[in-house]
Amino acid sequence: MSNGFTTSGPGGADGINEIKTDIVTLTRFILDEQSRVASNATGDFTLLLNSLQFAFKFIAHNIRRATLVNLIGLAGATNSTGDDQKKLDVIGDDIFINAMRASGKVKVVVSEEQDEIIVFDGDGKYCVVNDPIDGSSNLDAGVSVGTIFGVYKLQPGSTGTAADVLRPGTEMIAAGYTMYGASANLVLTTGFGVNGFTLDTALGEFILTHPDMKIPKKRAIYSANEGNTIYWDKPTQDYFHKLKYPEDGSKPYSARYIGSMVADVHRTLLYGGIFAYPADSKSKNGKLRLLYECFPMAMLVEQAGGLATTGRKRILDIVPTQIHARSGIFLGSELEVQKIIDEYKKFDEAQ
Ligand code: AHM
Ligand code: MG
Repeated sequence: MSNGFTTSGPGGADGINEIKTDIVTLTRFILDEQSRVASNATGDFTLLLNSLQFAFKFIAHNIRRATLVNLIGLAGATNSTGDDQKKLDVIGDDIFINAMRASGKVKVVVSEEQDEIIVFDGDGKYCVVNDPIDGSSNLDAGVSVGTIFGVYKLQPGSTGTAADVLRPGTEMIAAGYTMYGASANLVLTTGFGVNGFTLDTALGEFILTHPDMKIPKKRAIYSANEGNTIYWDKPTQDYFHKLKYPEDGSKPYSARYIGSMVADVHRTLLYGGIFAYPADSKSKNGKLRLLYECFPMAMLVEQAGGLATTGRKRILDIVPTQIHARSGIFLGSELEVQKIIDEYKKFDEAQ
């Protein structure tokens, strides 16, 4: 599978003339960005993002060499939500937590792999929520996985509690993911659009390769685990039925589902379409976690011009009631996501 990102290099016999000598590294980019995110810029946010990129490089390095050093296999523990933890989940989690602690800028960390919030000593001003290796069930098959993260500012006067992160996604000041595939692709928003970076392993730097990413307004692609159809409610079932049996006789949608949220969202950002993990109609709960899966992806997609909804509510407006809370989600191209919103509206008005 192509990841959609490639690094540019010399081409042709005369390649030397085509080498870019003035490239925008992530470090250079975030130094510029710092002043936009915090008007009283102290450099703290830049240092935080530097620690994040170190964690991504370190995790990418471990994933690359995983097969070589026989890391693939169960670590013998279960995580907070009862799934088997793979060795790489454990390593990814350790790398991430250590990098956040070492930054000196973080007060609170929430990880998918930890039951409780982690509060660091010191006067860090930021809270970082993350899923260190999302889609890890795919690791053995060599499918792309990724780290998803979101950043909140610590509440004024707080010493670091769950209340600092039990806030709507609209209050996140930054979010993104790094997808580990053929290369490592970091997609980042600090609330001023979305930018994509590719790790140049020789330079050891993330290079800005996809400035100001915009999601196409529409595309006839859907991405969902259709094996769950019987668990979906009627508006969701009706919606997917119409994509496959268009009422106007047009060509049906294409299905593309990797089963690794980062890879599915990455494709959706680049090509357009809709990604969905709908809620279970009985429990009314989804699989994906609000804080470190739904919110960061919703922020990215909105910043790229798309939409993210439960069908009835904007994802970023939800207030999580606990750190591992879950939600159903539909996200992607504006005109595709609007169709599921309309389906729910029609259904609710008929009740
Ligand atoms: P994980 O956090 O345990 O890796 O689970 C999240 C993953 C997502 O990456 C993906 O979208 C989803 O689970 C796939 O679930 P399913 O196998 O039910 O289709
Ligand atoms: Mg996950």
